[in-house]
Formats: sequence, C-alpha cells, structure tokens
Amino acid sequence: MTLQHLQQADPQIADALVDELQRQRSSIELIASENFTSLAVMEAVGSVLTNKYAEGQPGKRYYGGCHVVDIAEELARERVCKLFGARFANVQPHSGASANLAAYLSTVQPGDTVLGMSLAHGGHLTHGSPVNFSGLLYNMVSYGVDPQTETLDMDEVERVAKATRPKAIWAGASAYSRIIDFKRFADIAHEVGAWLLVDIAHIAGLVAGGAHPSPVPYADIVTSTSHKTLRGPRGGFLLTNDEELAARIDKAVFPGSQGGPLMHVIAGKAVAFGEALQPEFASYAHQVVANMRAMAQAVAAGGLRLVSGGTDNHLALVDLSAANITGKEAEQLLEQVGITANKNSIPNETRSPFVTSGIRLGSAAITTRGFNEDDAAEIGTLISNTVFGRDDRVVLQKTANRVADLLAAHPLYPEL
Ligand code: DSN
Repeated sequence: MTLQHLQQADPQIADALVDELQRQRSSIELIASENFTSLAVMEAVGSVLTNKYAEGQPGKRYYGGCHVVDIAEELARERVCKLFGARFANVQPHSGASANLAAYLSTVQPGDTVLGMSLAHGGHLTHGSPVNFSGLLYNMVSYGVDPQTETLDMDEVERVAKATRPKAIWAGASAYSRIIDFKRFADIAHEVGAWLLVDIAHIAGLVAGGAHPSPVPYADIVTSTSHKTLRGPRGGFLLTNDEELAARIDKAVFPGSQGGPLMHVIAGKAVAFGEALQPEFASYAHQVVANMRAMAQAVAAGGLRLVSGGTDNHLALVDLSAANITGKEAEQLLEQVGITANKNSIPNETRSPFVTSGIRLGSAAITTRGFNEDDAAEIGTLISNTVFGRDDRVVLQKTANRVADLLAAHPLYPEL
C-alpha cells in the first residue's frame, strides 16, 4: 500500500494502517457486523469532501459552497430510496446508534414507554439497555426469544405489547439468526397504537439483495448502518414512506442530535448504494446466506450447538458448552489460528458479557473475499476442531496452516 504523504508526515500512523491491512488480509474475518468495502468506497471516504461543512439538507444548507457536496448527498438519498423501495431517506447519521437516536427523537418523548428486544437475547444496546441513552431517557420494556425454540415468539411479543402499551416498538437485532416477521410486528404495533421502528443494521444487505423480507412496506421508520452486510463505509441512515415523519427525522438528525454531516462518508454511502443496486449484489446477498448455512451446519456436525438450531441469515450464534470453553477463551483461541470472531451471550446466559458461553459467527466479509459454501463448511469444521482440540498443538498448527491456505486462495485488496 502506498501512503506517500502519510509515511513522511506521520510514520507511526502510516505503519498502523499498513499493519491493519496486513491483519485484515491474514485472518478469516467472521465478525458478523464487519465487511470489506470496495476501493471505490474508500476513495470517496478518503477525499477532499472531509473538508466541507454542510449542516442542513441539500439545497437548504447553513453554509455557502455546498453545491458540490449536495450532488453526493442527493445521489446517496436517491439511490438508497431506490434500493429499498422507500420514499424518503436521511443519510446523515454518523452511525447506526445515531440513526436510532433520531428515530426516538422523531416519534417519542423522554419518559415514554418503548418496547425492544432484550440485549441478552440478541437485541441492541440502543433498543433499551440501561447503560445506553435509550434506557436512560425512556421507559424501556423488552421481549425476548422463546426459552425452548430460542426464536421470536410473536404471540409473546403481542402479549408484552398489550400489557405494557408502548408508544413505539423496535424490531431488529444484532445477534439473531432467524427471519423476522415484520408484518406481524406492524400488526402488533398498530393494535396497541405504537410506532413501528425497524433496525435492519445487520441484515440491510440481505434485504437490499432480496435474501431477507423487507420491513419498508410495514415500518414507520427503518434505521440501518451502511457498513455491515450492505458493505459500505461506516455510518447510518433512516428510511420512511411518511412525508411528515421524514421532516421530523431530518430535524431529529440536525439540529436534534448531530452537527455537520460527514460529507466524505455520505459520498462513500452513495457509492456503496450504487454498488448494491447492481445485479451482482443480489448474488452476493444470497451467497452470504448460503455460506452461513454451510458454516453453521459444519459447526453443528463438529459437535457444537447452534442457538435456535440453525440460521436463515448472515450469522449464527454458537453455544460452546459442549466443548467446555467460554466465549472469551474461544475468541482468543480462534485468533491464534487466524480466525476472528466475537464472544457473545446466548439466551439464558449464565456468564458475564465479558466472558459469555457463546460466539457469534458471520459470513458477510468472507463472502466479499470470494469464499464459497465448501470453504465456509471447512471453516465451520476448523472452528469445532479448534475448540475441541484446544490442548492439542498438532491440531492447532494444522488448523492455522489450513487457514493460511484458504486466505492465500482468496486475496484481499490485491491492488493495494
Ligand atoms: N457492534 C455491532 C455488532 O457487532 O453487532 C452492533 O452495533
């Protein structure tokens, strides 16, 4: 990678960038919320657009000189609306959490009751954790997965909604491997008079590529990140079909919760949305799901239990109890053989979030790298071999060698 100016100006940071490229190249990336953007996205993000203040909306800014960045933001909005079949979009949130904050500010008041999926069962911090603004500002109540099936029981969601009468209901998760029934969520929300807010941060790429049903026809507001399965730069966005809500969302983002938008990142989002509109992206999204299924089946065949018994999307949650190892230990062990994943609580968890009894596996990044189902299945086998063979140096060395072979067969950013 050539970093001519940076190398001269700041060799320590230049070295960090080179080392990170090397780290990304030399491990099998299974963190379900990560992906590899195109070089085109990175060029947009590493551009002169970082120099521009553009508070407000395209055509209605608080600063002069915005006519060029307006082009980028208009394109991002148009493309994301086309991609998801939505009428209105705000592409300014710096992150998924910021997008969710804007969704709260557009629909509910501090102190109102809001229903979300429990973090311990696969929800997200911003859906009601007591340590997050959501739990601090709103009266958060939660639903979880069924203790037996470990899947969402929509009758139970309905029961909790009727008992707690929330003003808004969140659907969406960060560690849930099954299809979410957005229509049923909408029916429940309408019955209790609540807004339906759907967070598709994790599955956005699958929704865009037709590999998961879309919430856009049912939700009042859809929020997302742009950098997970959608494969864009880090950031967030919101969608709605309701004109009045769209105006409230714009105000909630700026001046409600953010200052100047990151125009270089918005340009990167426009590029990524354009990429996701190409027919190849639908093939990518379906391959992500096929790869995850193959990997999960191999992990299960190797003797580990899959939470909910399987996966329909880009991730699987693995219960490590059979190997008598914690999530923390497994994460460290897998890193030693060249596989990156994250420890994760499982439903009915008995350990702290810093230790956990599970790991979360994801297939979005390896699919971008060109891995197919056979490769994914082999990775699943390598994972179970590693955790069951953790005291066997020969097994660990063999696994590390095989990981290196798989990586060499699928080079990352060879142009850099
Ligand atoms: N940190 C993200 C994830 O890993 O799922 C959610 O914000």
